Amino acid sequence: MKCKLIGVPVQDGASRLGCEMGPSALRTAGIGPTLRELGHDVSDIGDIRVEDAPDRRHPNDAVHDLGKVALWVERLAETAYAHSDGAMPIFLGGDHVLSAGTVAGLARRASEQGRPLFVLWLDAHTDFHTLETTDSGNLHGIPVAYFTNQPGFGTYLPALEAQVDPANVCMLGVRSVDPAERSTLADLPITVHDMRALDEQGVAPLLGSFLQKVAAANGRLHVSFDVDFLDPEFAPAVGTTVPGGATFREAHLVMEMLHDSGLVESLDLVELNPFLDERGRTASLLVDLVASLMGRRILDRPTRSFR
Ligand code: EXY
Ligand code: MN
Ligand code: MN
Ligand code: MN
Repeated sequence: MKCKLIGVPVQDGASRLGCEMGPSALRTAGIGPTLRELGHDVSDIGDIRVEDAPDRRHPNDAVHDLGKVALWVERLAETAYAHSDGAMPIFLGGDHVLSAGTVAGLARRASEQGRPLFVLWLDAHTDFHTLETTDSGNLHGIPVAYFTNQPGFGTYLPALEAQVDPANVCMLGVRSVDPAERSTLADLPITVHDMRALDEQGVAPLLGSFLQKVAAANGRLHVSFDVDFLDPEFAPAVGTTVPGGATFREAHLVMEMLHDSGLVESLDLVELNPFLDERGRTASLLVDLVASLMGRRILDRPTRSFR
């Protein structure tokens, strides 16, 4: 498969510095050669950069870096749209605000193809705040509310050319939800599998039913992988760790099932903060997981199709 590595060294959505080193850490961990060894045609288009922007104030005083984030979202929506016409874009983050732009651009591409965009959100958090509800003001906590076109963004961020239907979003690994997110989500058809659901039912049935839904709708599937989906014991290099995350094998099973489905057409790898790690352990784990997503197998075995 033709893959395009796209570096997105954004950290304006986070509270602490460090995510801007994420793209180079993933390259250093060998993401390119690992995918080439699996037979993929990999090109690396380098890093997206945005110039400094005049800051924009918001009535919610906690909100920071809004002007810069608006530029990132606009640029990434253009980039995702441009690179999703046949190749598989792999966005190397950078904090999770990048997904506000990538998913917006992918939704535009999908709607032009007459296909629905589905999003698998692998995250400890629901990232479902708006500019009005966020207490921290860290805009990596807003992407899902933005690309599902929730009210509360006004004209501060680019208007969406195409939105994602909340019913087409599935979250796995959630274990930290703020009160405002909880109440908004309660009235929406977003599927949120928290860690209790994973504990009780396991990854396979939860992910399997979502993949059947994507296949039945001839959908495009975008995977947004936040490092804090994983348990901090395995993946400490992230600024928003929450204990009790997915195990190494649960994460690999997600990736192996995704590969078998043949449905994944784009990927975000976000929130890696190499400054919080030793010897690139977390970056190497991420590359290992991407190898499972892109076809590396323990044993050759018949794959389960969802089509
Ligand atoms: N919900 C909290 C906030 O809005 O500040 C924490 C958000 C963490 C966001 C990271 C990317 O997943
Ligand atoms: Mn800042
Ligand atoms: Mn996130
Ligand atoms: Mn998170």
